[in-house]
Amino acid sequence: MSPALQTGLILHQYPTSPYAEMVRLALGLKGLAWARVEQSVIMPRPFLTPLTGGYRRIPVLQVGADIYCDTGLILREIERRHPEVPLTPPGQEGIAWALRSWAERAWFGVTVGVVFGARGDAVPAEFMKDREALTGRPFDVAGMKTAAPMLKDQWRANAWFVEERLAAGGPFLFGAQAGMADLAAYLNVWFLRSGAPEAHAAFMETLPHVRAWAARMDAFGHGAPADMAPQDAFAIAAAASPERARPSIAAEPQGLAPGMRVAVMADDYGRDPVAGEIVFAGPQEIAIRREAEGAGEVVVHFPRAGFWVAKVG
Ligand SMILES: N[C@@H](CCC(=O)N[C@@H](CS)C(=O)NCC(=O)O)C(=O)O
Repeated sequence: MSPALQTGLILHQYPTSPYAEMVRLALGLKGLAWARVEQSVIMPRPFLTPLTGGYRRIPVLQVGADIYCDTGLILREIERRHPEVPLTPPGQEGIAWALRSWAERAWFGVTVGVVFGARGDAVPAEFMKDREALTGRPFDVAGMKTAAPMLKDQWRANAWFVEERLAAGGPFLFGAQAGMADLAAYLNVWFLRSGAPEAHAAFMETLPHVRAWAARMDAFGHGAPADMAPQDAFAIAAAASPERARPSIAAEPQGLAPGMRVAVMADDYGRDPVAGEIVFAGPQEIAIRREAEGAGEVVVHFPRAGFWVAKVG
């Protein structure tokens, strides 16, 4: 059996996805083998959407018939299965995840504006249409171009937090060992470099510690990926059974409990609800069971931070 099949980690992604890059680098940091499924940059994704039940963002992690949505949970699950080389070494627990939230929401929103402000005119019409469906808002290239100078100020301010920290003591944000906070902050540098190389080069002139740290982050690489076709990943889900349920943690604020029917959706964009029956629920994860057309029973897992869970019928 190939090393990728031994770990069972199947990552649905595409090369230009910065969120996927965060996971690829985490796999590199941990030195793991994994199956790399290339998905389309825009919808449809006929062999993935039936597995997620409608969640449309990238990346998605699959292990057999268990489907993990959002990097906030994907990274946690990789950590749970492969704790060696931890993503939250001692001193980073908890707080590194909070920093991830800043880096992938507040700072990343700025990065997106700078990137599309720089290259908006070159963006294909079908990509814009797809992302309008994702966000529910117009893909406003003119607006992003107008805002770009102000957004660049914002980008520098956010990067400066990292610069100050690294100047005071590196080589990583929490000292000797890289972790979750580094991966999430780096997502912004990586996306700027690939999407707006001129702006990136200008910023790096004034951010020497960020520049050196970015080179250290790149050096982690992607572990050992092996390509897998979307159809083959789908067939693996169809042949597998979901993992045994973990215990739920009591004192759910909404009184959620195994067996209840719920719909789960992101609270920001790509808010397509996924319906199913709760398998287990806790402070950082909810898992719901559903029937995937053509693949039988699957369990779809979501993080709790950044996701709404509504009781249905
Ligand atoms: N909070 C999500 C954000 C993921 C996200 O926005 N991914 C982008 C690609 S980098 C996306 O899904 N874009 C729309 C698409 O690919 O369909 C996460 O952490 O996974």
